[in-house]
Amino acid sequence: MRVFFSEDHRLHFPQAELSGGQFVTPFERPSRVEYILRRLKERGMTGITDPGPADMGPIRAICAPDFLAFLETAWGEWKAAGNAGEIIPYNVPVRRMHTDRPPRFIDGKAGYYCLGQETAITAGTWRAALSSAASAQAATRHVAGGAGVAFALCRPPGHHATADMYGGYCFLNNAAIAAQMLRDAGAARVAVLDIDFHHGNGTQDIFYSRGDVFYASLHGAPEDAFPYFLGFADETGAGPGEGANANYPMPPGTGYPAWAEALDHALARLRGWGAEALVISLGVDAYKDDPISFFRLDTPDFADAGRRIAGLGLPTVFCMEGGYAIEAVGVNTVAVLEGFADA
Ligand code: 7XA
Ligand code: ZN
Repeated sequence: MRVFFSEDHRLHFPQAELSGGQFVTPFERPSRVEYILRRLKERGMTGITDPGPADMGPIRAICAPDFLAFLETAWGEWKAAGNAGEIIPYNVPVRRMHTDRPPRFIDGKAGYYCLGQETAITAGTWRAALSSAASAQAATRHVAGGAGVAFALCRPPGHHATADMYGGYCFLNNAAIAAQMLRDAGAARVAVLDIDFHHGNGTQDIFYSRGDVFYASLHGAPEDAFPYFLGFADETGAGPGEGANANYPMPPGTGYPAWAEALDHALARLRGWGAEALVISLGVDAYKDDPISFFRLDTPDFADAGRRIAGLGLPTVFCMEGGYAIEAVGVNTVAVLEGFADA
């Protein structure tokens, strides 16, 4: 299986994440990728390819122009305003405030485009986010060209990013960009299956009213888990997208039997719907020892999940999302890929 990966992910390495009322070293850090690369090499998956520069066309197809302009210019404006640290907004638009009037001043602008204040923007964030999207694009081109499967080792991740908001460690929604590219390459119906522990609110939001992209997600119930305000089972799509959204929220302590039952149900939905191509939002934070999650999956479960996903028999693009039990991230990620490849 070809792997697409850019070293430019290193340009995004915030020093601070607001967690537990303190600034801590972010859970989403560059070393996660080192563990994945090491495991890929250990297992003989050495076809690791630099994706080259991002194509702005497919990014513009998903993201709002003002949001892209914000991501590109935020750091310069922040520094010009005299700020010494990283961009962490203070104020965000909430109930009964204007959500359609982006402020001029960078403090307000950062809050306007932010959905999660754990996520800092740094000098290199924009370039890293572009490189991550570039990996998703290259993997998608490879699959659309007939390869059958590819792994985009994306960092930073993407599934929380909407068309016009960043947060949850995400800036550009790589899985959504890949799904749209598969549509543009000729697949009439594309499915995004999100097995990250967290609900991919961004991906759901982007495709919620569309009947050509089905979003299905297995995740920690929003009553208990980030992103808290989306991901409920009664969110089934809207308008032409009605019936093309399926959420499987699960409670703390969920183990593999219940998780796999939800996976099988989701896979049956996608098969019945007639998906012609598949994007997997591949997070491995459903792992039992993940420091910010509460499911109980173990390494062999990830391999089994990969096997079950392969049963769909679809051209498949894997896009890396979360997973923070650093030393197990590589083993678990590669377990999914090997399970898929072996099936
Ligand atoms: O899939 N998404 C993630 O792994 C990021 C979750 C961010 C949680 C922040 C909680 N304070
Ligand atoms: Zn996650």
